[in-house]
Amino acid sequence: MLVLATTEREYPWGTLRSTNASKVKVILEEKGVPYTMERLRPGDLWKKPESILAKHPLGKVPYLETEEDGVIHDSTVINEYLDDKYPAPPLRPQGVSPVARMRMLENFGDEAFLVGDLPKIWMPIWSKPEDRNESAMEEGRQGLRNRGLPYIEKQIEGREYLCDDFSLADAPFMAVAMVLEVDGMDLSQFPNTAAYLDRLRARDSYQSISPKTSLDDSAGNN
Ligand SMILES: N[C@@H](CCC(=O)N[C@@H](CS)C(=O)NCC(=O)O)C(=O)O
Repeated sequence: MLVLATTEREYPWGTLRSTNASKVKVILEEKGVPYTMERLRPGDLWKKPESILAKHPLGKVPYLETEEDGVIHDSTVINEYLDDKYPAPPLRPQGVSPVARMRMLENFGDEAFLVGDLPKIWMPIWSKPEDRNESAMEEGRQGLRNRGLPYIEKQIEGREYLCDDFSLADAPFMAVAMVLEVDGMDLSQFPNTAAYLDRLRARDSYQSISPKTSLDDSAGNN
């Protein structure tokens, strides 16, 4: 059985999850592969105990423990591994150029959103509302308006998903959909992207990372 190491936490305002691990959780769900979750304490990502460093040399999540191939780390690498190992349904387009486009968009999702501006919104949400730095959160939203959102708005125009069919390129945007659902950021300037994020939220796999899904009801509990 695959084991996905992540941080997921129940808070009065919803279930909060690691964005990078959420990318992997939705792909496990899309593939229908059985897995269980190992929920680490969020504080351990900063303390970096030996037990975690032994699995991931940077002490980050996610990492995936497999029976056949040992530990695989980094969400992008894990998702490509899952698509190689469990080919149905395929989550990469056919052909060298479409795969390059998929990887560019996936990487853009990681760099502009998950590493770039989204943590400025997401990290404060792990604290109580009164302890949040609202101006830092607004800086994150403004960063998204300036860089990530205009590019995705163009890329998604006329398409249902970034590579037409749902693919690995959409995985980081599942996490974006999750964070912006909690934050409630106004996306009226970016109507194509707003509709795209709603389409992602309507997929069955989104239930596994939805802030409305309690930890008790979360996939990967068995
Ligand atoms: N490139 C890595 C990034 C992983 C990452 O930064 N994960 C965050 C949680 S969402 C983390 O572990 N942060 C702690 C740290 O940066 O040391 C991936 O895609 O898996």
